[in-house]
Amino acid sequence: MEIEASTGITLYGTPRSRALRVSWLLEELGVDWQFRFLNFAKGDNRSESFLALNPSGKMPVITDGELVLTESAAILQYLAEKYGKGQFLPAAGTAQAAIHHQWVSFVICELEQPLWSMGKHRFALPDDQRLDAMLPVAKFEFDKAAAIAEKWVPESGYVCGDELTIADILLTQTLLWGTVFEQTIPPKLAAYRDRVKQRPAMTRALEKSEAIAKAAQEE
Ligand SMILES: N[C@@H](CCC(=O)N[C@@H](CS)C(=O)NCC(=O)O)C(=O)O
Repeated sequence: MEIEASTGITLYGTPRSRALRVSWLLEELGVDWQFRFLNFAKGDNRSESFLALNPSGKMPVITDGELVLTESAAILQYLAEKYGKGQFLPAAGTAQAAIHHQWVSFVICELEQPLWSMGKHRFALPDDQRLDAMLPVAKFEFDKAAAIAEKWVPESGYVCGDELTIADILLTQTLLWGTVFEQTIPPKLAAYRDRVKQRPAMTRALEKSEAIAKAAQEE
């Protein structure tokens, strides 16, 4: 895979992955962005040029001019701060911002981790590192975290009030991931997921990235 220098924002990843968090926010922000599909089957994520961007070989990665950034939560924070015009993040130092920090940490550290354990032990780790015994443990941990989120999530609106924040994008994408992994999502949380995933920006993000991925695979 060749990586050319670019001036605007470029997102590297696959459409239905943690990269969706980023493409979704980019569409919410209404900024220009390009999608570079990483074809894992062809080893794009292990290519010298991609490893120069992210030595772990993981996605998502963005470039914004000279800046190269990894870690989906950090990318969302950066994009919202730089391009959000005061939206998508509660004002720093407020109680809402504190709750927002709590949600971001909770999703990344508690809710997502069991799903990632399932993914690693089903397909991502080398064969000889996978343990079937990890799967029920991960399910136990996911159910515990989902039960906490069920208590916290609001009946209407978003996790920090009436406006979408990056915590909502993280939480909703993680719940969609849990759904694809056939996990039980408690009712209030499932209603929240179904409400938030209807944002037109999320549909646009998927359509754009999937069209680019399809074209790249047909080359
Ligand atoms: N903490 C990182 C995790 C990134 C990550 O593990 N991404 C997955 C895809 S969603 C990946 O690239 N996996 C390939 C690998 O583990 O080699 C983030 O939030 O960006």
